Amino acid sequence: MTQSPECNQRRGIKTLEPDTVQETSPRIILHLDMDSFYASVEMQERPELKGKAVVIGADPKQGKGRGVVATCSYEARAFGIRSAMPISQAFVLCPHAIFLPPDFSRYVKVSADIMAILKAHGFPLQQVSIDEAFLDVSQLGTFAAAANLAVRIKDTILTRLGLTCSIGIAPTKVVAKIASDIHKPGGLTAVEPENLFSFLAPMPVRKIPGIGKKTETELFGMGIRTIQDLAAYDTRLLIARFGRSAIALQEIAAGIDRSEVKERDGVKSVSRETTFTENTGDEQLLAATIDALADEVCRNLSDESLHCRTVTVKVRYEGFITRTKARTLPHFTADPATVRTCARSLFCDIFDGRKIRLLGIRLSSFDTCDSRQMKLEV
Ligand code: DCP
Ligand code: MG
Repeated sequence: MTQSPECNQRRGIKTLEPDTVQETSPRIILHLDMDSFYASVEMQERPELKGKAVVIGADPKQGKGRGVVATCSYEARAFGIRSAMPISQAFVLCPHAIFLPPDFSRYVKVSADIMAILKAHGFPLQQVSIDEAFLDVSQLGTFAAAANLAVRIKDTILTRLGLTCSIGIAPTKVVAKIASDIHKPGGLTAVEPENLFSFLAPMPVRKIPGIGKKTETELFGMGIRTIQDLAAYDTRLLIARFGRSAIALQEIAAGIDRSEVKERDGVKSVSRETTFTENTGDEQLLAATIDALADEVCRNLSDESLHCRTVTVKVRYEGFITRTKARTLPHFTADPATVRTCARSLFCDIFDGRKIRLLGIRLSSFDTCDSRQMKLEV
């Protein structure tokens, strides 16, 4: 005899209503990242650059230039050149490379074309930086179908835009991202659920997005070198060293990552301002306030997985006269020290000695990130 759920509940028997049945099929997440993006866009537009060592970034000025490498072609990487390296060092490594300044507006347009190609497939899309995005393709049902889609996407991007990309497919965002990176350029790597741990286990901890040089060194000091080492480590000792974020980190090492592919609503700026209880001209207090505001907006930035290029400082003097000054940095950043330095310098430019009622900082011109975010290190 079938019992009604109410009746079973009274008897302490749990029944599963059809609409409460747990979905157990694994998610299928696709992560796409363009290969040597800025350099590839330049090479596509100027075919004479193809096959050459091309470096995008600051002017090397025959080795005396300041600033850094934004990116470089894979031919230039063969000389040891990397993103974020001082341009003077890149010049020493490969003086005959072709050094070009970045053309951001061009890259932003190409990025929009890439995202439109991805969006056309109708799956939830999360753009995470100028050249990378996640798609949740779980509805396709199988990894084979997802791999077919990946091949089609790669073909479309190559045919329409003349650019190559690398794609990772996995049951989680983190693993899809790691997978897209391991066979660059032009890679396509699928990690099915049953291979998740064997895929992650032997990798160096640095492969986990969010683990930078500093955290890596500390983990090495604790004898943790591989993702398997991290997964097996005593959780209490990890928390004692890194705080609560160690729990999420260890979950990732164990292949657990519940984060979803979220479509963004397009944050345009983040800002913080503070009004003094009494108008002040105390330079020490003003400098400390700038630092605190900078740290706060950077925290907001990292919460949103964003990098910014433009810092704006707002000063309201007594009498409500307001002045603002903005500076666009040569590269994207989420680094509090960089924002503090820039904000202090902007403040010096507009501070005229009068008493101040309000101070504010706004960050804008975003490039989303996530891999480069050093969550444990901020
Ligand atoms: N970028 C930058 N400064 C950095 C890193 C990156 O300005 N420190 C810019 C230039 C890159 C673009 O962002 O072309 C995308 O960053 P990626 O990390 O995806 O690097 P690439 O696409 O250049 O190379 P890869 O093939 O390794 O993805
Ligand atoms: Mg890339």
